[in-house]
Amino acid sequence: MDTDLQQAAGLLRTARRVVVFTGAGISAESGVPTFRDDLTGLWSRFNAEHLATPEAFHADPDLVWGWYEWRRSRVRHAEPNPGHLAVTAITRRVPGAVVVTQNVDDLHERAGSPEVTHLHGSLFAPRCVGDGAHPATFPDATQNVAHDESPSGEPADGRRIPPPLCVSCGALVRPGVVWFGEELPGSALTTAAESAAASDLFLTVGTSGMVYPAAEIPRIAVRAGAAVIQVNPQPTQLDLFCTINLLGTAAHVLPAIVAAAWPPSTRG
Ligand code: BJW
Repeated sequence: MDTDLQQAAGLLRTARRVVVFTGAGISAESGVPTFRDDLTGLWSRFNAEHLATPEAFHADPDLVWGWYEWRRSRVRHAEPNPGHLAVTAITRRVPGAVVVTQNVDDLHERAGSPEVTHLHGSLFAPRCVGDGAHPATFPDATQNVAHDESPSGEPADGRRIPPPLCVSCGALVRPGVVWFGEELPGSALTTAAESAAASDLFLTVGTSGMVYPAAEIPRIAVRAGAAVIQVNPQPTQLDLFCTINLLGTAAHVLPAIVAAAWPPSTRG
């Protein structure tokens, strides 16, 4: 691991076009659950089909909105961890470094990373389901009140909360995230694909690499000849493509790479 870490740091120090690609694992140490981890992942406790599809929202909008309110409340109470801060340090050290995330939280932004590309939308950008798909705002009651949770942080009772109505057209407001079967925002996908194709170093952190088309992004970097560094405590679908596979958590490994790439004595 030490040799690999030093090698990763060397690649980072000399790279000119860096992409940092993140998934739920980078926020795990902030207390935001991943999706597919055994026991702790959201999909081990909740049924994705009933919560994260347009059909689910159509069938039971109050259930879906309530679940996302619980998720939003958890993220609002979370803080960026040393992994997010290390990503920001990379964006400050490498001009033009690009951060692409599949995450719907705002922890990269709160850690100070500029211009984060969100492939799967945001918990904080609701929009209406009407034809115009107007951006919407949260009503005060749901914005400011973290609704009841059990001591373990579970939603109180699978609580249903009616979604607000769009002030422009009266349609239901929905979470501004990308559900299964939905198209990703075109501009985000283009930015991610073009950045990967132009990269000489691609850092993939905390993603299982199972969900498409996002999972295609690291593969684009590989085809473009970029070195790929993975940071993840578990094996993933991307292991085969990695130049260096650093087995460990984001909050431990990313600061260690940054410290090795730019030792304090060399920092400006
Ligand atoms: C750590 C760590 C630590 C832990 N440090 N690491 C076959 C059947 C059905 C569908 C499909 C199919 N094949 C392909 C599809 C399509 C589908 C898909 O890919 N499904 C697969 C699951 C099979 N894709 C879609 O539907 C996409 N849309 C689409 O294809 O549209 C086509 C279209 C074209 C034109 C018109 C219309 C349509 C949309 C996908 C949207 C994904 N949405 C979600 C939910 C977002 C909203 C929400 O948050 O609720 O996005 S699903 C979920 O997965 C979320 C994530 O962004 C995404 C990726 O997950 P991620 O980040 O990789 O998390 P995990 O949990 O999988 O992995 C965590 C990793 O962290 C693990 O490796 C851990 O080891 C690691 N880790 N602790 C570092 N401390």
